[in-house]
Amino acid sequence: MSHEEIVAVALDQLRVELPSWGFANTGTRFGKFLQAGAASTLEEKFADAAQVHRLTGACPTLALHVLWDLPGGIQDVARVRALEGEHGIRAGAINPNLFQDQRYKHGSVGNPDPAVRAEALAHLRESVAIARELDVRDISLWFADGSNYPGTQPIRKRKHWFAEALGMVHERLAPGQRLLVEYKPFEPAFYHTDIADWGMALLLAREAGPQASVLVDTGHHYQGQNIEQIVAWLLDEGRLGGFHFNDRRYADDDLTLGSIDPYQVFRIFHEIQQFAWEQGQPPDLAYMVDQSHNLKGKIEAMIQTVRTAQELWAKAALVQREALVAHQASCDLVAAERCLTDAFATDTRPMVTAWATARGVPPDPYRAFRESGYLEAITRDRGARNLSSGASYA
Ligand code: PSV
Ligand code: MN
Repeated sequence: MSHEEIVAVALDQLRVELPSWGFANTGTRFGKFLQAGAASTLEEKFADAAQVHRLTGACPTLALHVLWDLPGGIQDVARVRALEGEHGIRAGAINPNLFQDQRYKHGSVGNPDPAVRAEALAHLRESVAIARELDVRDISLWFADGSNYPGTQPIRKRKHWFAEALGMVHERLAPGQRLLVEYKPFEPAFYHTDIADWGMALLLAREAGPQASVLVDTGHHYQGQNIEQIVAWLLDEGRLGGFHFNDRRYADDDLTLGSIDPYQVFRIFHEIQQFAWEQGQPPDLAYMVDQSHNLKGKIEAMIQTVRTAQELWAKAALVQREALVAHQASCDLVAAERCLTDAFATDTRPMVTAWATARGVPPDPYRAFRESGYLEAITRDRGARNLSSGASYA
């Protein structure tokens, strides 16, 4: 097969899920720089995500955060269904929210108070029910649970409370549904976080049951951590569920994917594609974005993220796999490494453009977006509404 054909096959397999919260006004701990065209309602989030799908051809689903998007819980399912029909994209992973309510100050399912743990469990179970009603496969769990000072929380007891809760949530899964367990080393907790790394997430997923696996948020690692090794190990264990894509320089910075270290993303994609090649089929992974931009235009940043993912995914598809295996076996280090660097150095942008054109997607999504007038329209429509609610824009 030609490079173009290899890339086309690979791109047909890459679906990237957008986060509803990525279209809303969010900020840093120190403040928010508001965008007049930011989405406030679920309708607006669906509309914006549909634009990104139209321009990239790769984003047919929108991850939802229960508290932010379905404040009425299961009552809001009909509204989501209607929006799916209207905008031609489906609801994606359902994200329970166990970190914003005042009662979660000392944790949710890891809280020493059994009444708070019970409330957290009820929310998790409702999230599974919402996912089931929406025919959504994945329930994506991230917990802010942890503590700020040594000795202030019983680390082992909290581990047991986590295991118990996840097991009880797992019991509610329909066949085919999955629990994704996300980890993060710190923030908002600064001394201990209950699920701080992939090993802890893996142990909890295993204990919860066969339909639980680990979610790797690329921003949730310490400096210099070898994320592709984590990915390779989780693939080998059959417990990699998916990703939250973003990039980082210092901590959980939520920068656009590949903006700081595109080779890191390429190496992750390579491990996945090498695994797929050895197995004869791609692993079933959820590729999701977890970014909410404060400075870049929100829709444009999503287009950039998806396009970057496509370009890097295409590069990873060009690794000479048989040659690589042979070079690894004979410990021909430079030749083996060059299988990666040659693929990484290949300019895949024209191939992605050719794929897009063949699939009826605009060849230049950035230009198509700017020429569409969509941003001006939402800035006009939503800006008036947002301004009347007291917001001001730079
Ligand atoms: C936490 O930092 C996190 O990565 C989780 O995935 C949350 O659901 C998301 O960010 C909220 O923005
Ligand atoms: Mn995340």
